[in-house]
Amino acid sequence: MKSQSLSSASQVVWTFRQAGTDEWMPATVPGGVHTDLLALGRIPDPFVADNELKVQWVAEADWEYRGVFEASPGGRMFLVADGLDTLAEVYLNGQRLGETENMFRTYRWPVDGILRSGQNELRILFRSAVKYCLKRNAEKPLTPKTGMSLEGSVFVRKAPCHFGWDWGPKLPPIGIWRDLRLEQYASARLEDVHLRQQHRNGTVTLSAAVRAERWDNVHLVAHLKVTTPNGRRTYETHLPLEGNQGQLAVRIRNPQLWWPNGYGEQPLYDVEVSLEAEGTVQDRKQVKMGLRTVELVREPDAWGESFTFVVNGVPVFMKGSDWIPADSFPTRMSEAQYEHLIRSAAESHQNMLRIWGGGFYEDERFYDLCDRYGMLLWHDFMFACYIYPHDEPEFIENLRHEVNDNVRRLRHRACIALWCGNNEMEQGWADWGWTNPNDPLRVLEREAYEKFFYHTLPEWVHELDPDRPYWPSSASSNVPFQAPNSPERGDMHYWDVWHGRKPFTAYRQQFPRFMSEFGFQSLPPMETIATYADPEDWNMTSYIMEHHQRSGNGNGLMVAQMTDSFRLPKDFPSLSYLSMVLQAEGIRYGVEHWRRNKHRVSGTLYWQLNDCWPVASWSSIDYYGRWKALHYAAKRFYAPILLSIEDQGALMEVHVTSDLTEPWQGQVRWALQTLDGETLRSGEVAVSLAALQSAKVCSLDFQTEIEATLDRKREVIFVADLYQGEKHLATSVATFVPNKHLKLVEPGLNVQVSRSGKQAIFEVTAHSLARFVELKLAGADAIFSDNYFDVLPGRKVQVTCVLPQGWTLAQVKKALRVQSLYHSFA
Ligand code: BMA
Repeated sequence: MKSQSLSSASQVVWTFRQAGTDEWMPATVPGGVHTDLLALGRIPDPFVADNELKVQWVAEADWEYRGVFEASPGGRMFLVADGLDTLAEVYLNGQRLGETENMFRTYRWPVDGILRSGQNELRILFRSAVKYCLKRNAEKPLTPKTGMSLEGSVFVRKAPCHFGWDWGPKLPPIGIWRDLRLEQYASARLEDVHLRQQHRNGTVTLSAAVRAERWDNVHLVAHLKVTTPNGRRTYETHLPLEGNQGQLAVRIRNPQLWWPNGYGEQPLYDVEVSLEAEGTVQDRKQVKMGLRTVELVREPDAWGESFTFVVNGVPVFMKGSDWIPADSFPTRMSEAQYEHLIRSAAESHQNMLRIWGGGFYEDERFYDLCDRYGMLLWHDFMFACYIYPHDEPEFIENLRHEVNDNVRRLRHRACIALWCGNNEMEQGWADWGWTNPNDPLRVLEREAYEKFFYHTLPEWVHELDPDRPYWPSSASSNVPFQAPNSPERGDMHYWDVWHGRKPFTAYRQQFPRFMSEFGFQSLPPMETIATYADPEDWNMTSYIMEHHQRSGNGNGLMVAQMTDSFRLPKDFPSLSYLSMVLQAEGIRYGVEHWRRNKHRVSGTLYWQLNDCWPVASWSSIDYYGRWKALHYAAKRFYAPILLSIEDQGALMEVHVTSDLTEPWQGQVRWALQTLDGETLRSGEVAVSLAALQSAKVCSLDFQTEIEATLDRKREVIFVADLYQGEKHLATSVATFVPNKHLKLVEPGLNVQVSRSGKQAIFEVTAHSLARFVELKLAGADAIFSDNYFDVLPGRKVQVTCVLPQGWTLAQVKKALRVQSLYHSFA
């Protein structure tokens, strides 16, 4: 097999033009019209100010791409497109190869007799998906006119969020968005390889079911070769194929198991399947495989039915977040950007991401990173929040190819834990008023929904990937239209905090079996705001700030909730800072509660990890990869050993939660102290936890102390510290009044900066309590070992960051900016 890439990087000359015009302009493949126009200076940056509105015409127009390349045909030739976005007609040397209507599919056209020796011309005409969807929706009104998305997006198999979302712009990309290549074969090719692993008594049987496509009667032999992660040992077998199929297997004794992040290593075996005819290799497939078992255990228990992921026999509390496409224009995502996001998730002790159903089946690079970093995936199929035309046979046929292509592409991956039908459609039918017995279209679609997500899709998935659990919808109870958000069974999306304007304390009333979405927004950091808003727009309700807010009156919601906890900030940068602190506090409040109840709750995925453009949103990492306060908080609240305080007025309960698979021993030291550091009462408790246990360590009543004087509550705090031997692991601070009512004074923050090799070291002290201390280096995107932390008087908090490239210590000192809660209002 020979493969010839037709990307721009392989010297193929690509040009593009708006259909019906004469001007061919240079194009990049893979790429898209928006990014090509941007590179040429033909459109303004749609992420800046309200430029998005000025470029709407791009997706309303038709576009044409032309690539000229050399080829030397021979044997069997195919043109293979891994991703055309979306409604395309493909012509090679003037001959029409076919049409496409699904950006998630791989298309393969035989080109024998069409491909020429020497120069060839490929033309791809893209019709406007926006216009197509509008037309379809006018004929069959499935999607309402909302501010969130362009109408009719459900009629085309294209990332739903491309048409706009409550955190994303309406900028549907157009173009050749994934690899495009020529494939050349002699006599046969591997049409399908299904790699499976079976674990039994400490041995893994790794099998490969092989299906070949052949063009002559040669004798075919399939080979399977597995190499250990350190490359030292190989296991090999081969099999002459009878007909076109065969099954090979090797047995691996004492396998090195793959573990989710935090539970062990991620050894990956090299697996190669090849197909030979008379001693020459016809085709070859190489992948990396982690060996592990993963089950979703659902068993009746005291609260209903459990929902626990068990990996290699260990019940693993899932700590994670929801993943959305990381750029509105996905073709400019670099390996480094992907890695930054996955590594950041791993650094904050996350072990699961949910690929949300409003985006797309990700790039191979993404899954490679998840395999490497031990990030399990809850994988939605791409349907979200709207009614889709599941009653149409052509639509279902299109989906059959889509599911086939993507499940086959991904099923060998260690990282994938679960396939899930869709995002929030079940809730739509059950709770959002979609169901209407008087509307024949709705009746039809409701039946079609049930048929597809409870019968057709699970059958396909089971056939393609029998080793993984399937779940009909997120959120769902696994019973059609029955209580999709039930606390008794299945997963839950909890949005009363945020959309319902409930206080963070409402999280503690919720005991889901698995929380797959909950979230609270913040503004991004000022450096990011400055990329889209000029200083004159730095106001929460300015036109531009509201343009970069897609969740209704989200900016108002943030301010309203802020007034529950904090004093109104003194200026706009303080508002950005405080919104991030508010978000971090809210999500911490929920996660700590659910982790304390891990015997009942089996996971929390906060909404959302990342952004696709610079915007106010629920993300913990913004579009530019900057960690918001929430991401630092996640590093603390997802720590393997969690110290948390359940504050109930004057009563403070201290809990320690362990995700370790071995018993753990340590101590909690606690104190009631004044803001300036005077200890009023203190104590120490030994902690001894069984593996994976969460326990209440002590319960302390401070009624007498805090009512000693009228103002006492405002002057004291409760502090708990967690130690393992003399090693300090964590500090947690709880207050008896909301932060806004604390009698904070100028904390006198002092930072000593030093250097050790490539690290800058910061030692922070204060003479009175400094809450949510933020360190920043002006002009560098530093990520600190911790940030937005409390500094107690008389203590020293040490954090580090990698010295920005080429910086001296003197530059670090000069660029250092420090603020705390006090500075947000004073
Ligand atoms: C859920 C998600 C997304 C949405 C988020 C915030 O509904 O599934 O559709 O962006 O909440 O509203």
